[in-house]
Amino acid sequence: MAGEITFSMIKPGAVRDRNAGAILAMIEKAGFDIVSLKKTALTKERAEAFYAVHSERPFFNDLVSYMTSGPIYALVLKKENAVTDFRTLIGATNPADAAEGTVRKLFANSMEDNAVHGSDSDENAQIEASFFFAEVERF
Ligand code: IDP
Ligand code: MG
Repeated sequence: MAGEITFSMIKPGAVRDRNAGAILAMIEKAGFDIVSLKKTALTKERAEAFYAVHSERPFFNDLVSYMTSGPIYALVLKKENAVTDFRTLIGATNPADAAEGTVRKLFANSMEDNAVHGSDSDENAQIEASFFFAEVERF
């Protein structure tokens, strides 16, 4: 059903800061079901592919090296209006602009090291979920 799932990553900085558990608790309290979850890591090639849409941006190389700097948690989340509601839960890309009580306001260290990823459309949610999980890993 359209709008039901989104894809998220808990980024290397948040894992390193030991905030993954607190972020997972916020996600559950906000009403998302965790459909799929794994701790993994991105290679340079896979990080470049995941963020290919940003390949011409000045921050691209730094972003790839940040995203490969340690393990991440990959998540598929289910809820009505999952994409929009998750973007609201995490807050603005730049934590300086993120609303009080959002994941990025609470746990981001900088614009790059901003704790979490969230899909920006239903179409990208499906593409990104498939980047990390097989159909049989979605419950
Ligand atoms: P989003 O994660 O809120 O969707 P995007 O614009 O899609 O933001 O950017 C992807 C990621 O690239 C951001 O989450 C952040 O980690 C990083 N990023 C975006 N803009 C900048 C920047 O201007 N400087 C450094 N890193 C950035
Ligand atoms: Mg984005």
